[in-house]
Amino acid sequence: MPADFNLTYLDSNMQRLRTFLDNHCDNPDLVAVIDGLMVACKDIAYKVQLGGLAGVLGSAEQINVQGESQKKLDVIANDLIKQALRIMPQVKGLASEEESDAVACNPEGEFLVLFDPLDGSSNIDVNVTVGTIFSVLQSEPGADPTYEATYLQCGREQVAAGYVLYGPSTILVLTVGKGVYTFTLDPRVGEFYLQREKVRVPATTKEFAINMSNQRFWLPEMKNYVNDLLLGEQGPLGKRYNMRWIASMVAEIHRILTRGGIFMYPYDSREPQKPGKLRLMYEGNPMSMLIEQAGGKASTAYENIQEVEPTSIHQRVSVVMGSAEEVDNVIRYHKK
Ligand code: P6P
Repeated sequence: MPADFNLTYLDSNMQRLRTFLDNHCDNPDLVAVIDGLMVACKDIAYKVQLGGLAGVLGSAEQINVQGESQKKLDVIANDLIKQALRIMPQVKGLASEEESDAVACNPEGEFLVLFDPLDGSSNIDVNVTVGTIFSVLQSEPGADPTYEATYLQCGREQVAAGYVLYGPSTILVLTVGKGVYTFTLDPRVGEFYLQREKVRVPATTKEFAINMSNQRFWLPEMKNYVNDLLLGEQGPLGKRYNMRWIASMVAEIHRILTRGGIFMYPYDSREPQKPGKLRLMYEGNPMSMLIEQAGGKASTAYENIQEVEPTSIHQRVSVVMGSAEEVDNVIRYHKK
């Protein structure tokens, strides 16, 4: 252990999340929403860390609106976030992957919070990283928070986006439109501390993430692109790539924000009526805002994800995001 490694005391000038938000974010009501949301996320982190000891693993024995079987922690995380948001006067309404309809909170509120309470939860029983993804929109004055239309704003309208990663460390990654910042939770004191400022995604990469088992169901353009990735130096892309697939978008995007890469969940013909697996409003849009704020790109392969006009809260979208030059390669293959 390096001599200066000191577990006992925090460096006194480490910046707590609330201090950062007060200095960085122009809207104190948005600060309150983010700070309050983190109360729920710290509780989720605690329950994820306890796992089996808290009896929170395994199936909840129920199916959600997505038609997916819910894990106990999906339900617990959803309930914790709902409880936190509903008591905030700044929050007018919420929409969740685990809620079939939008939930009205406080009529005087300004903000709408859309979230995936526990992304990657199929991994929770095998102790692999999961996370909470959130997107914050502003509500038109007088807009009814029980109406789906109130939430159907394109990604460009987001005023904040982020995720909390429940991994070896619990890390908040956040943007309020002025760059991407990361904060690590010190569980000893229950505080998030600023770690990285103005995160940048490298423009190029040799690492791609896609579920190869769906290859036969992709469009020809995606098949051609991935085939060329696999040709390595001998192929038209001219370099040897490596592959990762964690089956937890939040973990894949964190890797890309940390060292670059490209993450893809493209359209596939397994369920032709669905344009993709991932959800636009609380996965595609918030992750796209983070990636673009860090200098990367986020596309459906045909258009910028944050320009997709939403038609329903739970609509799905094809996702290609990460290092800008690699996303450009995918777009080029889809123009041919
Ligand atoms: P597959 C998790 O269920 C998720 O929504 C994303 O976090 C992840 O990238 C993807 O689905 C994994 O999908 O088909 O590999 O299980």
